[in-house]
Amino acid sequence: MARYLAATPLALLAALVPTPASAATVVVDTTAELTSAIASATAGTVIQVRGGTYYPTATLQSTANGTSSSRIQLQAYGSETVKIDGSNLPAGDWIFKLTADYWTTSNITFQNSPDSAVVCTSCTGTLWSNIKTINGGDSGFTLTGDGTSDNTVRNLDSYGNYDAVNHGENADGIAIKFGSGTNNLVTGARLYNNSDDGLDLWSWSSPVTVEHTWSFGNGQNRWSDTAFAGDGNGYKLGGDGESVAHVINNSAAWGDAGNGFTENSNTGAIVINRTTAYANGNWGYYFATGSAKLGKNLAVSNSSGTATRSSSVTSSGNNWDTGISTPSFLSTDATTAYNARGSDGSLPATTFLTTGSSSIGATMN
Ligand SMILES: [Ca+2]
Ligand SMILES: [Ca+2]
Repeated sequence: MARYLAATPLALLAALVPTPASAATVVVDTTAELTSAIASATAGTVIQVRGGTYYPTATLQSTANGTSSSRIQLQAYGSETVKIDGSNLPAGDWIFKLTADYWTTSNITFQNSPDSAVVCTSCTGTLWSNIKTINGGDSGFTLTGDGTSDNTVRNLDSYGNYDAVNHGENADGIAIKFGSGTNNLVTGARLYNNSDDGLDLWSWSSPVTVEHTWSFGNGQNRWSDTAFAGDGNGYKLGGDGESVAHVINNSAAWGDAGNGFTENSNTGAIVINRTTAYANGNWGYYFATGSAKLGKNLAVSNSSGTATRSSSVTSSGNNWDTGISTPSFLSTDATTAYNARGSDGSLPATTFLTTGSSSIGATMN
């Protein structure tokens, strides 16, 4: 042995140097390959999914972590269209479940789930870019659990979700519920035509930031459910006794069955700036008990009125405040809000609910 070592010092050295994490790129084009690739991914794995519709028969899932410098990536191959369809899953199952850190998931549609489409539990540092969660049997996209930090949901489309078993009571576009963790961001989302709320932060004890997001048409009974129980808030910003200063910037709510924006019993100093609430079925802004800070918001044609505010609410520059005028909308035709996104995933260009004002309301982009 000693003679061997003396004869091959370079080989010994090589044996002592840790092998770098493999950065394998895996291209998959069958459901079996997709299932296996997700289950066996490790830091640095890039899974590229060829165009087509995949029908898993069990939840796609992983507990393997990437790292901040060696993420695990799940993405469509090139510009191909990838749909993962839950129609063949058992009742109650999700399509995609991560309990993991530093994954990037991009350019994939998750549709027809029997239950929630995508659930990320106690995830850190995940990025969700240009994904769709549609027509499922519970909330489209969910972040949940303690230790949920530094996650970004960018350009999510989440619509048509409906939990028939509960008559629509639970299916939100995006649910960030039952947990905690800082620095979570939702940006560029369209959350619409879901049976319950567009965005729901029930029982979440850390601040969440939402920006450039549209929440519309939620809580309308589109399923001929005679016991329909959806709430239909555009932005439901609390619940279960939490007091949290969430931040909502430059976003809009319209055509929701309930309130456009509501504290939902959250007594924290929620900050809402440059948003628009239009034609919602209840109040534009409902902040009856907490200490929200409402600035430069625009409420028009909401059934119950512009804004309910407790005496602790700070209100400035909103169109219900003294001396602030209500600018005219350039358009109240929402058709273009449903258009395809830009090639970079950005919201479609629209004049809907724009006013040209630089001092009040959402800019709708
Ligand atoms: Ca509900
Ligand atoms: Ca809800």
